[in-house]
Amino acid sequence: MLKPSVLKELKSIVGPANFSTSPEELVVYSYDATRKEALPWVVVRPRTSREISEILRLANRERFPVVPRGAGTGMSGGSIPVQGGVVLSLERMNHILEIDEQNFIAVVEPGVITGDLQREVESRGLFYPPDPASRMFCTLGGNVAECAGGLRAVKYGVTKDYVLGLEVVLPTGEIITTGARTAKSVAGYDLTKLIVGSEGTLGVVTRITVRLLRLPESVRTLAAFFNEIPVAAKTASAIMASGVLPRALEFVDQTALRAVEGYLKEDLSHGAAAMLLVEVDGPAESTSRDADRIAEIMMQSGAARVDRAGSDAEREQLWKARRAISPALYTIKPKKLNEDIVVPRSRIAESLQGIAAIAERYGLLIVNFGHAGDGNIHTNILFDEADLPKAEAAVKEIFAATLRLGGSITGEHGVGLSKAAYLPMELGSEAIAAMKRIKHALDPNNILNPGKIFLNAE
Ligand code: 2HG
Ligand code: ZN
Repeated sequence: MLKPSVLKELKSIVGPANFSTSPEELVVYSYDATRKEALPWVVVRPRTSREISEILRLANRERFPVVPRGAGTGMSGGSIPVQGGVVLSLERMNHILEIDEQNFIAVVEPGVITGDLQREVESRGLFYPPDPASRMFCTLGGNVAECAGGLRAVKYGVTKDYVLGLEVVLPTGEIITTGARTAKSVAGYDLTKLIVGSEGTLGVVTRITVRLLRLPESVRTLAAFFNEIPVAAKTASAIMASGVLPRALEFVDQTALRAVEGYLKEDLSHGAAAMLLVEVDGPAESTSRDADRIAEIMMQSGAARVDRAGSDAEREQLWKARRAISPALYTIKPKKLNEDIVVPRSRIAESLQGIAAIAERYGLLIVNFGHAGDGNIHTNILFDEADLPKAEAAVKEIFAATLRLGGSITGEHGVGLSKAAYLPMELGSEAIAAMKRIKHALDPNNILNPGKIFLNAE
C-alpha cells in the first residue's frame, strides 16, 4: 500500500480527476479478457509522457509496481496488476496525431482504438493491415505491447511489421524515441523491435509511428463448409500451397460454429463440421481470378459447399461471426483456457489430430478455430471449474506437442501470466536468463509490470 504522501504526489502529477482509489473504479481496472483479476491500489490516467515519466520516477523512489493498461482486451493477463500497485491507464492518450499521406505514415497515441485508425486511413485510400479480432475496442498501445496479430497476418504480417518508431518512457523515467519515419534505418540497436511485444515490461509506449499501405482496390470473401475437420485442415494447406496468397484464411470447427451461431442467433453453416473463411485482395481482375481458383481448390479438396459473399454487407456478416467466436465460447462452459499455439502451416492437420487425441484422453471439450493461414490455431479448452487441473495438464501436453511439430506456444496473445510457467519449455533457461538481463538493465527495481512473462524475477 502507498503512504498518504505518495498518493498525494501521484494525484498532483495527473490531477484529481485522473486519479482514483474508489473500490468501484479499481474493479474496472482489475481484469482483462482472460477473466483473471487482481485489484490495483490506485488508478491513474496520465495525459502526457512527461506525467508518465514523473510517475515512474516516483515508483522507483518508493518501489511500487506500475502496470500499463490499454483497453483490457488482452488474452494473457498482461494488464492485470498481480502485485497490486498503480494501474497506468493510457485511455486519455487517444489521439491520431498525424496521417502523412505522402509518406504513408500515421503517428498515434497509444490509446487510439485500432478500428478507428483503420477507418480514418481508409477514408483517405490508405490501409493499416494488422487486424485483431477485437479491433473495435482494442488499442494500438495494447497491440504494440503484445505484438498483436489478427485476421490478415497471413498476407500482411503482424503489428511489429508496421511499427517504424516509438516514443517510450523507460521504467526509470527517461523519455526516448526509437526507430525513424523513413522506410529504412539501421541507426543502432533496433529498440523498436525490442519494445514491440515486450508486454509492458520494458517501457510505457506513448507515441507510435506506423507505416501504411495503399488500400487494396478490391476484396473478395469465400466461405467453404466441410463435413469433416481433417478435410478442412488439408484444404487450408492446399490453398497455401497453390500460389494464391489470401489475406485471410480462417478455420472454424464444429463446436465454435455452433457456439457463434447460437450467440448471434444465425445459421451460418447448416450443421457443417468445419468452415474455412478466405479473403483475397488486390486489383479487381486478380481478386476475381484468385477467388475462382480458391473456390476450385475448395471443391476439389472435398468442400460440401462454397459460398461467395456477394456484397459488403454479406462480407461483414461473415467477419462479424468470426470475430464473435471468442466471447461466444463462454456460452458453452463457464471456464475456458484459450491458447494461440502456432505450428508450421503444413502441419496444421497433424496438430489438430494430436489435440483431438489429448481431448479424448482427458475427457475434455477442446475447440479449435483461428488463423489457419499462419498455422496459428486458437485451441480453447472449455470446462467446468472442478476440471481446472485436468485442463491445465492438457494445456501442457498441447504445448509439448506443438513444440515437437516445430511450433511456438504463443503466436499473438503473449506470455503474460497465462504462459509464464510454460515459457521454459520453448526457450530454455539460458535464453530466459538473457531476457531477464535485458529486463534488469532497463528496470533495475522491477517496478514495471512485474510478475509477467517470467515466473520469477531473479
Ligand atoms: C481471435 O482470433 C482472438 O478471435 C481470440 O485472437 C482468440 O479467444 C481466442 O482464443
Ligand atoms: Zn487470433
